[in-house]
Amino acid sequence: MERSRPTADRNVLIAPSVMCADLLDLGSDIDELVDLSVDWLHLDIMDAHYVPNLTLGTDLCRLLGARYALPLDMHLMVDDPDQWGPLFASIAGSAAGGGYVTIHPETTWHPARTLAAISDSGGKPGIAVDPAADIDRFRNLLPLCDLVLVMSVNPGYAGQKLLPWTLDTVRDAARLRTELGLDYRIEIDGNVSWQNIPKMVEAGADVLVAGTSSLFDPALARDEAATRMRSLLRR
Ligand code: S6P
Ligand code: MG
Repeated sequence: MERSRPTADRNVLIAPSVMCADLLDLGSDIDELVDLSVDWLHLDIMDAHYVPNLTLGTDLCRLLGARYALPLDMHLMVDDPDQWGPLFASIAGSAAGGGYVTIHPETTWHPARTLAAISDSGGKPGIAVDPAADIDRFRNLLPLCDLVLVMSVNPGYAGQKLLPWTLDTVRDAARLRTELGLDYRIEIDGNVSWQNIPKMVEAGADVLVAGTSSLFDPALARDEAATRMRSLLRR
């Protein structure tokens, strides 16, 4: 197994949150983001049970996977990941750029089984760590993961404020990666803002979910926002 590399040696990837894009003109909005060289497409799948919101689904993921060569970063906020995980994983398996399927492990009795099913169905498995959770509790799952998504806000909505202790969860995820000799990416999701990006990267995040706080900042054009984001990452 490849030894873990510290975040300073990794490119920090940008994953625009599609639920924050212009849904009435989605194709052109994503075309523009692809031209701006974003890395992944972050897709929030919410079922109105696990979280009080209802968002994107299978058809959109399939269409995006057929049209774009970027990895689909599918974040499942659903209360039945055993039903939905393998289905979204099969979409990842047939997408041009492949994809990640991330579950909230507390939503299933046997998350190790769910992660294995995702892998068997063609997706790269990930776990999301809720702001209320201690990542050490999921230590045994980490070797099964290609991605650890740290929620820096409560799951459910865009436009919320950072819960500051979640930066410690990012640090813990980086520490465990080194301790266990693993190579998963560490993604941070929620209020990834101009002010917060440096702290998040410093803590060890190497994938940033870009929503209303950065790439989709209503005060900026997309290209200006992307330039500003990259300039923060170069520091
Ligand atoms: C929230 C969801 C996120 C948001 C994103 C919004 O439950 O998982 O992916 O879409 O975090 O970003 P922002 O900058 O509006 O907080
Ligand atoms: Mg998300």
